[in-house]
Amino acid sequence: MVLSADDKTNIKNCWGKIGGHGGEYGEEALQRMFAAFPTTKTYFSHIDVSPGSAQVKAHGKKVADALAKAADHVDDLPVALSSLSDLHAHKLRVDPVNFKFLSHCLLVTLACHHPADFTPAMHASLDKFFASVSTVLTSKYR
Ligand code: HNI
Repeated sequence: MVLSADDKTNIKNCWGKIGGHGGEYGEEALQRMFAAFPTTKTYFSHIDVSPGSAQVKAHGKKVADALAKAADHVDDLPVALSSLSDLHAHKLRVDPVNFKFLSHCLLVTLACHHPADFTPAMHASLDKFFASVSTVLTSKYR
């Protein structure tokens, strides 16, 4: 996946708009994932994933912080996400298909909160960005 200069500008602009709402959006994306793709809940059997759960809220903040870091390091994702890649591949062994589900839910969440900014070009850039992050997080499976 090659991110163009325009993609990188769009990603930077998007994270500028997200501002301090990252945790809230991360939580919403996770809750959407659990509701729309219930099999994803199997990876979180050790936490409470019911709507409004404080544990999902806390996890949403972690995911959002990781994505903010990735948005800051679009040219160097494998290095920036190296330890997270180890975690998801070696320890958690999340089936790669689930990354498409979460990416979709992240896109929907951003579209809902920033409809005016969510142009077709922004949609495409964000989709490419989440696909790039997912590629890195699933790159150490074998
Ligand atoms: Ni993911 C832990 C980021 C996709 C299941 N995940 C994390 C952590 C971050 C993170 C950050 C916390 C690490 C730590 O505490 O050191 N995960 C991301 C990102 C994506 C992603 C940026 C993709 C955009 N994770 C997924 C997917 C699943 C998933 C698709 C499964 C459906 N992640 C987990 C699980 C944990 C986890 C399970 C451990 C949770 C815990 O606290 O025990």
